[in-house]
Amino acid sequence: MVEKEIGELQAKTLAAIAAARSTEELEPVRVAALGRKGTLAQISKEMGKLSPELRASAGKLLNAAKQALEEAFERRKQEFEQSALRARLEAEWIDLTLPAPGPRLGSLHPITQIQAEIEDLFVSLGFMVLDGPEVETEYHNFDALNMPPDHPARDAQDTFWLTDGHVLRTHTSPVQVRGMERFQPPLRMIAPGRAFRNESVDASHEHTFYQIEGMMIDHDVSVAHLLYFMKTLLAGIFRREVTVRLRPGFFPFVEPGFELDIQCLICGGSGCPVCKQSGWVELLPCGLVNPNVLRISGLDPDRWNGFAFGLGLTRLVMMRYGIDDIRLLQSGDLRFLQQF
Ligand code: FA5
Repeated sequence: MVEKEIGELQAKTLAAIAAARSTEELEPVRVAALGRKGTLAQISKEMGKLSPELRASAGKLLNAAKQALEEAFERRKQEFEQSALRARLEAEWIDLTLPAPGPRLGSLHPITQIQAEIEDLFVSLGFMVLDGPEVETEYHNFDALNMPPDHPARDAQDTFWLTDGHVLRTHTSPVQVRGMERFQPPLRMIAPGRAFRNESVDASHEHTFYQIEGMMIDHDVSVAHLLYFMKTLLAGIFRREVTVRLRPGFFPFVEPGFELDIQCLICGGSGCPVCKQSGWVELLPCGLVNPNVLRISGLDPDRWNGFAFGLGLTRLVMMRYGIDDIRLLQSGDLRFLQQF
């Protein structure tokens, strides 16, 4: 009777082991058969009631069944572990013999590239390249450029003032003053760099943008000289015919002053957000240096005169590459930067 029971239990459990599809399914089968309160334990308990001879033979059978089942569980468990390992190896397989991808090459920012082109061009024309501080004195940013504290032209440049009275320079023009302080005329200099204004940012206005200042001081410098250098600059950068217009412009540090605009290359002049629908982009304010500016920096305006310009480098880069939103340039977005 007990022997039959053991035989049936063994067959049933082996079938359940074979049918289990995971370790999780296997565990309840094992507990039901081999657990402390499992079927084998129960049969073992009942065997106490048997006669000693029957008990001995049934005991042997029970041990053999227990061993066979334990082995079957272990085998099945290993099968599951093996196939899990195989699946993982398959999924995480790496071909170590493939060549390494190599370092990713960066490139110069488009503003840096055009700045370098303009520097090369002006160096070839006998200009030196100067640098100046971004945190400026009020004197260099305004007063020495013929903009005393009560001058309304100060309002045109929304200024970041520091608590100690310094300013984040609103233009690169203070480097004109520093150039005159440091070098004697004749003087040919350009000064590329960042300028800062408390602007409400839009497609063509940034709070931080690049300008390139230019100044030439010599004897008998005229508007004709100024225009020659401006045209050489634009031809060098655009390498094609661009339509320009010259109109009067007011800056206290030049007299006469001009705004040199170029026809918008984003829309071809028909109007877009970059040119504020006007078809023209302000790029190159310029003029002949105001005698007062020379005087403030200790030069005799009867002996020396000159021209100055303040190129909007960031806008020039937008025109050169057809970039329709200034904010892209400082976004740090690699999808944008990788195009250059
Ligand atoms: C000036 O900053 C004068 N210092 C330029 C100058 C120099 C005139 C020498 C005469 C002699 P303006 O504020 O217009 O001028 O700015 C010059 C150029 O900088 C503009 O034509 C424009 O291209 C660029 N610019 C000005 N504000 C911004 C801005 N918020 N974002 C991007 N570019 C700007």
